[in-house]
Order: sequence, then structure tokens, then C-alpha cells
Amino acid sequence: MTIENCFETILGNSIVLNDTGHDFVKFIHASDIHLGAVQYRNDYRSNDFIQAFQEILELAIKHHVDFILLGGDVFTSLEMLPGKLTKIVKILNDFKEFTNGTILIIAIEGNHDIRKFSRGIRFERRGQSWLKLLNNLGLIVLLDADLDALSEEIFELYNFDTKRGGKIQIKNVMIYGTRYLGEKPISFLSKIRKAIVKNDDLFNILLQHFGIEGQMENVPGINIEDIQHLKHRVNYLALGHFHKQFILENWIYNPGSSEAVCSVDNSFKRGVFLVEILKKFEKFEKKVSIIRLINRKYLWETIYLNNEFRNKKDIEIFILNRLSSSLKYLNFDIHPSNPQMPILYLILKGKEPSRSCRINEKDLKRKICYNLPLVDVKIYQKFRKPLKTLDSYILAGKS
Ligand SMILES: [Mn+2]
Repeated sequence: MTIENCFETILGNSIVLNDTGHDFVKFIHASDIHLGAVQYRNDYRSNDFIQAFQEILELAIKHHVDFILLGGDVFTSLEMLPGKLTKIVKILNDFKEFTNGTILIIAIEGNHDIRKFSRGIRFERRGQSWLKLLNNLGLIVLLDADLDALSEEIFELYNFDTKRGGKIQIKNVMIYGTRYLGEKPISFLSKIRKAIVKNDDLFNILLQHFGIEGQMENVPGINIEDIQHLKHRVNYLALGHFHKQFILENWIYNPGSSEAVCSVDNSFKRGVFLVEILKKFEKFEKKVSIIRLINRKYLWETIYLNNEFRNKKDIEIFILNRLSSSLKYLNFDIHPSNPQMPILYLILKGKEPSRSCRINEKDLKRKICYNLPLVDVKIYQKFRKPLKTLDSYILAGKS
């Protein structure tokens, strides 16, 4: 039995390689793919993240790019089910084979790539990641600078034999990258600036995993004034970390997460950047286009529970009936592998059910997905608290 190359199945076997010469470079900048997200909770939803990754690789082939940048959080944690990793390795192998290794995937580690969910263990210090494995298998180029070294040795050229290095040159573009530098990377950045070589013949990209203050509400980031010093040596600051897309001052770029990792991500503009760099009359010209990915659809529904319910089953029937009528228009086949089936974010409001009727979210979710064409349901219980009676105040005062 031969296992088909997934890119050949989708794109046919004709590949046009990018041979437009040294002065024209094209790349895709993506980030925060979060492979492995929701893998324990919902297998089909979890595949959406792998699907988004495959879509990025397909875009790279279709647009004949020279390389792909991944700004960290490629994986959602160190915990990865074997089946999922096998799938990812197969896709990367197929990609390498289909493109004859001409499109390099250049990545750095984000905070999630080194994160372990188990309690109480500082695993980050052990320096392991799935990206390191993919790098050792020759499927990606993982950039990491040696920040303890002397300035001129911080960024060694990536060596394909040792599979180590902090920078790589493709045509007249030089890409510098480091691992996630923690929550306060400022002290490292002046070191990094000194180590980046200013050369008018090269277009410098710095690949980093941090956010910029003010771009996301209540999420800490770096003050933009504190990185102005990089501007003179960096033509394109390629970021990852914030799941919301932003472009600042025509040199700072953050594409946002490729799938919605949590419900709030759905409200953000997200996607990938397709960047073209052309050297014209000794000057670099840059064109950045935004590409949105085909993500899983989602919908929000609010149900008010104002009736008296005798038992848990009555509540479930009530919710199911409400949903069946409001989602009537979804006439898809109910099969979890159907990619058209949306995710439902369900808000329950009104009177909080009594203790004996308390909602079991897992049960309710299972029943909803069994009866309606939805891939997954996330339930938010936002009931108003029952008013305290005068008696309960008096009792509380006595105790
Ligand atoms: Mn992330």
C-alpha cells in the first residue's frame, strides 16, 4: 500500500518552483498555531489546528514562497498525543518531499512550546520541545541564539549538519531568531540589537515571541518606545504571541493565531501575512498582504432559564428544544468529521437551577452534539444569583 502525499492529493503533482532571482523574495509569516489544542477534549476540533497548519503550507506552495516564518507557539504544550504528532510529522514530510526541500520552515519556540500543564514542575528549564524534535528530524529550521555568548557570536549561522544556529540567509534576506525570552525580554533586546549586523545589501528580519503593550486589552506587552532602537537594524520585526493581528509603524508585524484557541480569539482579526520583498535601485521595497485562513465556523446562543424545573432532565430537554428551533437552519449531516459543523458557545442565563437540577456540562454537551450538527459546545453558566431572603440575613447575623 502506498500512502499518498497529502499535498499531491490536494494540489496535483505540478509544482512551479520560485526561480525569480536573488532580488525578489516572498515569504509567509504565521504564528501561534497551537498544535495539540483541545486534543483531550475533542478529537475533531483538535484536528482543526492541524488543518490550519496544513492550509498555511498549501498557501506557501500556491504562492511559490521562498520560506515560511513561524513566530512561536507552534505547539500548545509539551503534552502531545502520539497520533497527533504522527499526523504532523507526516504533513511536514509530505511538504518537504512535494517541494523538494525548497521551502524552508523557520521557527522559534514560544512560551507554549515549552509549557507543561502538570502541576508544580518547572519544565521550561530542561530545554525540551517538539520543535527541537522536528528540527533534529530535518523538517524545520529552529533558530535559537546563544545569548550568553559574546556579541559577535550570539547569532551563529544555522548549520544544517549540527542543526543549530541563530540566523539563516535566504537570497538577500537574513533571518535572526531567539527562543521565548520570558516576560521581560527588554534586557536581552539591546544585546540582540548589537549582535545584528547592519548591511545595506541584506533585508534583516528578527523573529520574536512577545506582544506590544496596548494591542490587547489587559494583556501585558513590551512598550513600543523600548524597541525603537531595533528599528535601525531590523527591517521586519516578525512577532508571535498575541492572538490578535496587528501591524505597527510599517515594520512590526504580528499575524495572530491561525485558529481560535479560545472563544475570544474568534472576535480578533487573525490570519497570516504574505510578504514580498523586492530590491530596486539599491533599496528594498516591501508589500504585505493579509490572508485569512478558512477556520471552523462558530456561533453564540443565549438561553434564559426562567421556568421552574422538576429535575435535570427537564432542563436538558428545554435547552435541546430551544437549540433545535434556533439552529433549524443548520441542515448538515450530523457527523463529527463534517468540517461544516460549527462550534457552539452557549450562554445560560436567568434563574439558577436548584441544587437537585444542577447542570452537568459534560452530559449536556454530549447530548447537544448527539442531536444537533455541532462539532463542540462550550457552556457558560451566567445565572443571576438568587436574592437573599430577610430570614437568611437574620440567620447569618446570628452565627
Ligand atoms: Mn499563543
